[in-house]
Amino acid sequence: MNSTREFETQGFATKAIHAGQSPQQWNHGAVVPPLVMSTTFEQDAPAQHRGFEYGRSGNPTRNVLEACLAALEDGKHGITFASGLGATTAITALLQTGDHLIAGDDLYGGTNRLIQKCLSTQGITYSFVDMTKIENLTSAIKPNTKMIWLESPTNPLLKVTDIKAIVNSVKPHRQDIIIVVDNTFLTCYFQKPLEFGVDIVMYSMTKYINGHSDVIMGSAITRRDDLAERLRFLQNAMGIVPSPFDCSLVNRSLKTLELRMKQHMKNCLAVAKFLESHPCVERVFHPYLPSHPQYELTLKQTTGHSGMVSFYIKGDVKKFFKALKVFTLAESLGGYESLAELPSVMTHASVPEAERATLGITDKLIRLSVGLETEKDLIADLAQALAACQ
Ligand code: P1T
Repeated sequence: MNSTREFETQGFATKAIHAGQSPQQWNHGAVVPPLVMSTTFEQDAPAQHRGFEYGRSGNPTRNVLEACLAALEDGKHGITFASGLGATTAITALLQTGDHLIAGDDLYGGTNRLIQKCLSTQGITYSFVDMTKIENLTSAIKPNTKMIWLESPTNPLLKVTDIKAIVNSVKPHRQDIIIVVDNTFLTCYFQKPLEFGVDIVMYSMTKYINGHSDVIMGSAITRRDDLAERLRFLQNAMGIVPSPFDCSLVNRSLKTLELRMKQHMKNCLAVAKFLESHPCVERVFHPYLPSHPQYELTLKQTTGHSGMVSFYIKGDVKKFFKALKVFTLAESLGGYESLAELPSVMTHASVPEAERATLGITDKLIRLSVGLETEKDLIADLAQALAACQ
């Protein structure tokens, strides 16, 4: 019952509720997987254990979550890490000194910082390119390019990249290049990058996957045995593991992922349409608005969009944030509660100023994570905050 293959034909919600969760794997038949906090496990003889030896190298609660994640992604292996950046650290540790990485120009600020401030010190070179144009990517490929890293939609400008076109233009000539998609903004409910042929899907599960803003965690999901073996090694060797308690919380959150994503989509689209019609709003970025530059591609590549929307405000930013009552001014995204933030000085403050200016991450760009509150309350809150920002 634990094999992800058995779940291949099942629907998303069925997998979220049952994959990896079989009561038959426990002697007591617990229907809800037990939270195993033990850091160590009894051995029958030296080096003879019953599947678990030490909590960093393996934990029953973590295994349950990882099996469910792999099934939901239609992947084969799910590997969890202590944070999204922990997952990024492990995945980029597949690279070696002398290798070259190509990443999207619009990325979470922490990912940008990891590439510019940490990978560079290990002798890994990088290029940031606007991946909405495939030719930008193909012309950046060098003989030593070993990884392509992209977000689609991007954080915070919600640019959409044609993932399948990237795979088709790179893989036939360069099988050695590992393609990674950070799927944090959409989750496997709305987008399945592995089906387009990418090698690894990465998540900050701190966001929608957990969805309750009470866990920091990351993951990598792949169909490739070789990459999984190496990532599993790195998870243990680098020690970037999540706690069993957090694994239990995220496993529980997966059960409502479909319901939450549907409601995020509904609320966010209503908010995006409202913003687009408002005189104090300069421009709205939401992939399901026909005004989005990659609207057609979005319809082809995804089955929906989450609660993420960004916009340029015309009025006073500080007055806008001060007036908000339902939205909370805070970093992060993907939780049940609505959040608003200013990327230029918050989530993307670590992106060098010149890069921010080129991208358009200005001090007028506001990012919203639209939560699960009642739609009319969210719109009323934005309406009064926009009125107050004049
Ligand atoms: O925070 P952590 O779990 O380590 O995940 C990092 C990360 C990776 N990828 C994307 C697309 C992300 O958005 C993040 C974290 N982002 C925020 C905290 C934020 O407010 O954008």
